[in-house]
Amino acid sequence: MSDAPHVGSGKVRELYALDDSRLLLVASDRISTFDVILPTEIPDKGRVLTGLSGFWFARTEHLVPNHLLELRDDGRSTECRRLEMLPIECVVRGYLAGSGWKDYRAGGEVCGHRLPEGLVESEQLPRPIFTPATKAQTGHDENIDRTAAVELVGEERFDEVEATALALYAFASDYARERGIILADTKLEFGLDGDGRLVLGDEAFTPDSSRFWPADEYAPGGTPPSFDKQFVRDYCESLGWDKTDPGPELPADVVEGTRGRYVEAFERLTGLAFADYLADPGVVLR
Ligand code: Q0Z
Repeated sequence: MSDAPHVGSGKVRELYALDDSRLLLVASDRISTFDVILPTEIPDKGRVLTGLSGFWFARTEHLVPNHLLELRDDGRSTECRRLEMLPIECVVRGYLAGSGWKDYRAGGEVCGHRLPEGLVESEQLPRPIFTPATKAQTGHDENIDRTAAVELVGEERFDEVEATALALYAFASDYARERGIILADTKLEFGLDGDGRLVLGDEAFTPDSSRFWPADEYAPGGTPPSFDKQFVRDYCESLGWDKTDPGPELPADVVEGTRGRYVEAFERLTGLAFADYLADPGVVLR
């Protein structure tokens, strides 16, 4: 595995220090549902997410530089530039789902964006909105308005991050939509390099950082199926599990069906055979 010092854990990823200027980000095959990590892994899930992030980093360099230095041959590990991360989650929403829908229902707005009356759950917004959130150490991120975000990063940087995040979302969501996938929303993380330049970090437009919906099953007024996790959710609902840790083991057919959905998302978006990625992960960058 890695003998570099471990410097961070996400729910399904690990971060190691390679040296003063480089980190190694390793995506596991763990899967979460209803905020609980399940005991059963989805083979190659970490490789799909790492390959997709690499693909998007390579295709959005014209919009903003990113932290990617190299994809390792294991297909799940990314060498990246160490950045000074901004203390906000940069969420863009094109559709009204999750906490955006909850906030809208409670008060007609999301992060200070006043929205038209009468929108239904999962409806497309008149235009995508930038809805930053705090980075919670434990529990859920909290949506914040422009004023609160400006207090954390400054006005100039806020305006730059908002414009960049909206441009990235417009590019990726248009690209995905042409391939039958709706990117309902996405969470981006930015950092600053040693010269104070804005750099896209973390992961980008993966099913773990974005809501992926199959376009041919989308309908407003309800919760569209998740492109990747719907089999897992349906199975967990069928058990009557109370959604507290520990979660249930998954049967082989749910594992295989879910793996197939991750691989399908990869192949539709990249236009590559997943086997070609496994043989040479660098193929997503070319
Ligand atoms: C990303 C995270 C993960 C745990 C820090 N290029 C970067 N420079 C500095 N810091 C980060 C990055 Cl990506 C950074 N995270 C999120 C990822 C495990 C936490 F894989 N935290």
